[in-house]
Amino acid sequence: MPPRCHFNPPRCACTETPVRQAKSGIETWQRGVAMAQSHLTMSRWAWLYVLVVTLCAAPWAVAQTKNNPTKASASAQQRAAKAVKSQHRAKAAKAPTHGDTPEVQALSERLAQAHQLPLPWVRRQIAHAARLDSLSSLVLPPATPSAKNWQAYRERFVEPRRIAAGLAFWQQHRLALQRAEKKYGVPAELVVGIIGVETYFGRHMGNFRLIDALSTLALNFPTEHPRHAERSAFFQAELGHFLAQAHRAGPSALNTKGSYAGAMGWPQFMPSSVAQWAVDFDGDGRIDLVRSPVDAIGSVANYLKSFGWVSGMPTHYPVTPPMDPAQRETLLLPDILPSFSAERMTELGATLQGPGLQHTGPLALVELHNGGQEPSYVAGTENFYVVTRYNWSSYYALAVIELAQAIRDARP
Ligand SMILES: [Ca+2]
Repeated sequence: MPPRCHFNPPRCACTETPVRQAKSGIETWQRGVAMAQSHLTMSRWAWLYVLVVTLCAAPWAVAQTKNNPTKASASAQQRAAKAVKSQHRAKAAKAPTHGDTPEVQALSERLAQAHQLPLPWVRRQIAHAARLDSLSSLVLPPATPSAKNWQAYRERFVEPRRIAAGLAFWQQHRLALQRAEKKYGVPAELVVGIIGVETYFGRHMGNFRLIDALSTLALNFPTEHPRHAERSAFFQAELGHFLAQAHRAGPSALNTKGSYAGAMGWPQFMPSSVAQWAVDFDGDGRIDLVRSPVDAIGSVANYLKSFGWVSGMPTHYPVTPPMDPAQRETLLLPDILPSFSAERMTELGATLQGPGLQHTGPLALVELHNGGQEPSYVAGTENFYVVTRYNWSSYYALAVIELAQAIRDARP
């Protein structure tokens, strides 16, 4: 998948919900006591009434949350989702459109020509799309980047609720997953792992109208970004693919929602990825990554196969890095690109064991930082590298692989 910001974890607020709920119970009690105190001038009976009711109600409110976290969490999530939707509706209603400017005209001409689309239609769609000025802050690199932390990153994905959701997804779509594994040679668990990390099995597919997000990033990508020209060109090309797909699919496709960066559906494909690698895997005659998890399963497997997935090859092996800083530097130089045979890696001071020593293809010493703690290392194979083509990050790839493994291990 083309490079893009990875933003799924912050969208998932479910781990915070029970804490907020419990806190609200305590606050209810505190508010009640404060209310009782402020009414000292009331009659003695009225004061006692307020105090008794408050003391009875507070533990009940907390117990409700502790004993029924799922229900409380779902309810809170629904409220949060409604708030986000309402916020987006309000923003969309107020957001200015791009208008029929010379820039819009020039871009429309290029995209219409590239995709053989009617120019007036393209021009109208872009001119009427909302300009989402809030996206600038989302695509700019943070002013003070936080230290990478593999263990913290991993905990966001490899956790009991996501594993349970993965089991349910696997059970529901086991036939499609089997069929994809047979056709593309990509293990079912890896497809499950990717869809689990990308969208929590369809729960978080994004709430931005893609036409608004893509046209904004195509026309108004922040000039202060260090790779402004490259990123603008990238989003202009993605907008072209999206318009071509929407023109073929019909007017309702223009309302398709996705991430602020233009990724859509269960597998969060960018429009150019949809054009190249998405498949109609449920056989209904059209590709629909938003409504068809089966199309998503086939498309993810096809994507990984297209990037060179080798059936039966492990993704990585345990490795101990060299003690010598110069040797370690040599091994880390090609980053995640597999460049060393097991023999060469051993010559350079790394320690592999068992199957890792027997591996016949090239390996990469993959370093994952853990904040202030010692980094973690794995010896990544060419299949590990293939997973990083979905999202260009070794942290992402290992989270997908470990979530996949955890779900497979939890299967009955
Ligand atoms: Ca389909």
